Amino acid sequence: MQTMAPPQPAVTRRPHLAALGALMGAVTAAVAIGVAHLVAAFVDPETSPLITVGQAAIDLTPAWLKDFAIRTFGANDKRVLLLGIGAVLLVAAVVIGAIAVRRPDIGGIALVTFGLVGMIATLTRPGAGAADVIPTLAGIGAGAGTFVILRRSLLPSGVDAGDGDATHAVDRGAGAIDRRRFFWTAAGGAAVALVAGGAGRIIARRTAADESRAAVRIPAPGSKAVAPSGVDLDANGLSPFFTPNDRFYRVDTALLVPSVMAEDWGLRIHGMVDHEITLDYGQLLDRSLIERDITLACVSNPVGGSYIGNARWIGAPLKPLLEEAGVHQGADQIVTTSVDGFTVGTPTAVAMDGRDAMLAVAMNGEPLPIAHGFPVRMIVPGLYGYVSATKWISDMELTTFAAFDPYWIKRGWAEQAPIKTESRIDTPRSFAHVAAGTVPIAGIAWAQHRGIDRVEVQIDDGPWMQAELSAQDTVDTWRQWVVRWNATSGEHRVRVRATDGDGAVQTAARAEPFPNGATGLHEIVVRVD
Ligand SMILES: Nc1nc2c(c(=O)[nH]1)N[C@H]1C(S)=C(S)[C@@H](COP(=O)(O)O)O[C@H]1N2
Ligand SMILES: [Mo]
Repeated sequence: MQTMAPPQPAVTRRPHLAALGALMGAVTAAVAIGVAHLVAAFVDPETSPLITVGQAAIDLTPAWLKDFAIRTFGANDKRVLLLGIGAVLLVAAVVIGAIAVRRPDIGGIALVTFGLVGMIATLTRPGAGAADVIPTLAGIGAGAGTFVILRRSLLPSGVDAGDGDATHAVDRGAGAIDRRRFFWTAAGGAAVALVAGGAGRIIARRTAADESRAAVRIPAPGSKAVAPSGVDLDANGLSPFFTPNDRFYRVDTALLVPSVMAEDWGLRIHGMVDHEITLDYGQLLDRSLIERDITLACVSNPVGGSYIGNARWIGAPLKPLLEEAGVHQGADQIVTTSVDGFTVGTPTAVAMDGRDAMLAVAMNGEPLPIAHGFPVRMIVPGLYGYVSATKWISDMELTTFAAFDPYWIKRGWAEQAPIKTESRIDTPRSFAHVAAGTVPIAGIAWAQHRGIDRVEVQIDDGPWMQAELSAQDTVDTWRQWVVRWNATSGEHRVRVRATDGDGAVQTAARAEPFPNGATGLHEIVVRVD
């Protein structure tokens, strides 16, 4: 008589158990993050641990890495950072889950550790209060619950979770693990994470600042900007003279755009002054406002890069405010702070030398967009943004350069950062194929507060050809230029250089953006067929 092989026990062997544990870890982390995000949407979107940890990562990022991130990922740098944090968290959760399936104590310790990291990152944000850790605590609680439920669903049938021997039973793989039950439980957890996280995002997006901005009415400026006709050559592929708000570059350290209501806005001017001044939004709008066209540029803009834009701003001029405050002799630095703790240091002498430094409230005919600093930001023509253009401004202190290093200065960027003379070819695009004959080469040139006097273009090693310039609006704006090139077939190198209002020719010497702005000539290659 033939002996029947004993039925294979449906035992999940050790390696499989580790794999199930890895899945358990990933789902646990996802639920923790998702729930924290959802709770944060109600407390304050900026208290989500994903955001506060990301924000801490940004603030701890060395200058070279920030520079690299901006150059490599451009406007997506923050998305890349969040994805990176998510990836690190996922790997950690998978590894810890694989271990914690047998060692729940390790799982517990990991949850508490992540919770502490989240709470420290949250509590060290400027203006943080004890209640801000609620989302992190909720996330950890949800994660712990998920972990317990998932792990229980891994227990072989017949073994009670309350059983002191449960861990041991899982370890031995005694009895059958109902993998189907486990997978369904895990899928349920993943669904909770997705729904909670998604709902959190949607709720957080509708901010109070949007409604406040919609209700704002900017008074007509007492002094209007008037651009001469011919500031815009309107050529195909050329940057328009005014950069539309939705296409204006954005650079800041804020992972979540600060949400400030105009009704709540206030500015205190203090420090080395005779009289402290405090202003609310209504008082700022009641001052005599100016309207000016000013080109803003980022020090991180590489040669040929896109971190520059031109807009028509309305704001209250800074100089009379500082005169009312009575700036002390020797107060050579104006330190401005935004609601999220970012700091900027502007030379007092520059802000008061008669240029149109202002507290801006409008950009291209609308209240400042939220991402560009609503309700109030600073604008100082001629200086890179990191030393002049504080968005979501909330404090202004007159002090000295010796006494305080602002955000980017602490990270090695230059204290003094006037905008360098630069030029860019917008069209044709590099490596474009064009037909032989007349080809317009066009772009922009800028040297804010000195103005642009001349732009020249060179093809291969040929002579420098003078470009036609658009009408100059003011010395604080960029100028467009165009050259009609008689293109002959073959591959050609095209370069551009500008001369500023002081007669200084743009340097060809290459320099990186760090520490005070890139230099070098923008050069493209075109193929003429
Ligand atoms: N609050 C705050 N303001 C800020 C920054 C920032 O990180 N936070 N970045 C500055 C930098 S580096 C630049 S180039 C300009 C960019 O302004 P934009 O985003 O409106 O183009 O804002 C400046 N103001
Ligand atoms: Mo910048």
